[in-house]
Amino acid sequence: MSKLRALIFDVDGTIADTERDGHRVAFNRAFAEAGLDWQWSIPLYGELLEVAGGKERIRYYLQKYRPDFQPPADLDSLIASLHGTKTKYFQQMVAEGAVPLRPGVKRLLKEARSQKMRLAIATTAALPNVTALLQHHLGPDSLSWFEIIAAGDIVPAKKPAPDIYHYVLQAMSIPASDCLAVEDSYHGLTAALQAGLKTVITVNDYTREQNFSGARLVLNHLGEPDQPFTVLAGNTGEATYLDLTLVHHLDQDRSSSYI
Ligand code: XBP
Ligand code: MG
Repeated sequence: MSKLRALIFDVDGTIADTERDGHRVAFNRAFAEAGLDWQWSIPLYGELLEVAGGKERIRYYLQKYRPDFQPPADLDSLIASLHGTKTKYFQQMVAEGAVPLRPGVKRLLKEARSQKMRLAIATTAALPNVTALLQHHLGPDSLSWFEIIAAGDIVPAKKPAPDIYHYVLQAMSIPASDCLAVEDSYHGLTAALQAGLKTVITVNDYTREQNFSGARLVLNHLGEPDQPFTVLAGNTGEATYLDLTLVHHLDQDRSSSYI
């Protein structure tokens, strides 16, 4: 009998494909508004995803790609201000419907709720971005679907550090062995595995080629009854989309589903 009792979701790249056409565009708008000539192209942004967290990403960009930039005395304030503007633009894009949910996300969340599976979020992104995304797609009361939404600076060390997952597990008073994490990236997987979590990966264009060894499953997306997933690694039996039956199966099938 599977003892899985909770699903813990990442947000960026997992619940929604936020990075390329969401966060990246919002960063560029914030830079332009501040009169800066910084432009994050699609390939450059893929390199910048090496560092999680919006504020950390801006700092990394300056260090690695703009060594010529003369930082002001208070660089922290500049970064915080740019990030605040970027958050405003990202929320605007969500409100305009520019950041859709990924296939299967709403279905799986609803099924989990109907079966009293506990839900949580563990993300590096800023909380306002997460709440905007959830409320836009799942309704105003959807924040209450999650026992805890752990986001942004709530822990000092962001993914790939496992801290955000440790925080969630502690807040829920649940052992890692009773939970499944859903992630999209190597950094996310590393964080989840270090916290002892079984993990399903749904890849996106930025993460498709990453190393996902240690994941229970690697899929192109969670799938829908009329939109089957492609299995990139792992064992899904006859299933064509990830539902709670498959989730419990993954928990029980300890030997064969590791990759
Ligand atoms: C998400 C991130 C975030 C977003 C932007 O990582 O790395 O930095 O790109 O977030 P994960 P901000 O999916 O592993 O949680 O809201 O900080 O700008
Ligand atoms: Mg992610």
